[in-house]
Amino acid sequence: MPAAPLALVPLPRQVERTEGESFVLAASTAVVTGGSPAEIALGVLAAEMLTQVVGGPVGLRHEEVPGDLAGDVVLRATGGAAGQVGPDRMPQDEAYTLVADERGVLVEAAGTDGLARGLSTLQQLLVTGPGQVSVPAVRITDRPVHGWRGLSMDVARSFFSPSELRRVIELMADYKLNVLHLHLTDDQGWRIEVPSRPELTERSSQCAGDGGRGGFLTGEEYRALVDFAAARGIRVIPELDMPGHVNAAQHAVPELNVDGRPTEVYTGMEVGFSRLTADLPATEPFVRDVIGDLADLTVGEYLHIGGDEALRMAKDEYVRCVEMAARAAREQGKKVVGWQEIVAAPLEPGTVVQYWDTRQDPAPLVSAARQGVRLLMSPADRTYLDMHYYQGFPLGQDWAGLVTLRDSYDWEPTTLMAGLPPEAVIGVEAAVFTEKIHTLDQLTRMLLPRLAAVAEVAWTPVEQRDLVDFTTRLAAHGPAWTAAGHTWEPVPGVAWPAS
Ligand code: TNX
Repeated sequence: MPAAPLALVPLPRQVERTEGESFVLAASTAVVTGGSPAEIALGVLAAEMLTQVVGGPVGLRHEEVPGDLAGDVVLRATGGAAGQVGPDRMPQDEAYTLVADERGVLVEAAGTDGLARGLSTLQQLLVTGPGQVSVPAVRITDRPVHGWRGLSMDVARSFFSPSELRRVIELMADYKLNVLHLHLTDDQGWRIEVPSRPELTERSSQCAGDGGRGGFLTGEEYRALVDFAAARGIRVIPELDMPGHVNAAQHAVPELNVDGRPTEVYTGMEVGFSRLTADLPATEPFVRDVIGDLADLTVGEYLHIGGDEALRMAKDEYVRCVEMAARAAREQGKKVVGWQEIVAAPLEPGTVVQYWDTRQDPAPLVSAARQGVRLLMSPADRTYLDMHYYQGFPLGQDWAGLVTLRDSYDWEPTTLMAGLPPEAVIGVEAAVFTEKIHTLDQLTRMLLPRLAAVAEVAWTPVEQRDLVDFTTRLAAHGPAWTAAGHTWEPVPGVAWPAS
């Protein structure tokens, strides 16, 4: 009998259907991990996931060195990358192998990040049949192309709560994404508690863009979110957007304004009107305070300092502001990420520049990359998942055009710009801005299915990617999203099973 096709997204490097029989999960099946806290934490996630699918309790055991298969799901860390989380890890840190046959399932990786990726694969391999759950006999060897596979989430135009953000993190983990970039501040609201400047959230957190929700994350909520993500091999990178997109700060901190008076709350959709003023005495202390406090909250090596669309600023003042923010971040031991406009400033090698505006000539980015900055690829016409799927779509916007499933799938980050050294590409990030996306249902409807497409672009070598093959594998994910309670968009071109 021909084996049923596997619906794995992103497509692994090597998938071999082996001779053995499927593994049928039994009442005695347990998850077995090594004894470190990180391995046990991942084991708990694995056991919870399997419990859900099986509909009965799946236990958890830990052993010094998880041994041979005896009807269990074994997660074995072989050492070398334990506890490694973050975009600077190498793709081999997330490499894993997964072997399944009638004796059980063995997932092996250097550390828990790779095991987490293997666990996402295992979840997609589970076959729920009449009265039983099984895993087909396979041998999978897998690793990502890019070490940074992100989602940028705007919580400033419309706030999303910690429990909603946890749902987003779970979805990211399903598709092996590893960076959640939180756009925490903008003209419409300030969403993160800053101990040195409590007025920011006191005065500017309850407002939002039209139709959006206000709110903010306390430091404690933020740290808990970072931990929740880390347990799934996902790093949170916070963004404080400046020197443009700062109306919420100017509303809360009057000294940031030339006339010393607070600006009005802003709920519209215009961009580029607000700005810091480099020479005001309050500006540099503000920048240092907010970046210092964010650095304290940040376990990862990167801080995003924004830098986009400061449209009412002369270039030299813009450059001074970017340098001010970059210096403040570096003094806290952080590496800098910024939107593509920051290439106007002299940048340290290793700075990450996020490409987004496909309307601009990319030549300055290419020359910055030749001088040592690294590019994070978020071309709006491919990866901005707040763009409409089709004309007249009720959610999101269309300034970068329509973004169909094919658009978000059919591109290659390393050859997007002529003359770009491929090794300058640090990775790929999808983005979702929330001027016209206000609830979790609306959000997931924009993400699904396109987030899966961007995830495969970031994970799978271009030679292995094929749109028809992708849509065939993707079809089975629709019912899984429905079962998980996610709203999604049944775009044309995919044979979604009737449900
Ligand atoms: C451009 S992305 C922006 C955002 C908007 C977004 C809407 C970027 C660096 N700037 O301010 O929210 O378009 O798609």
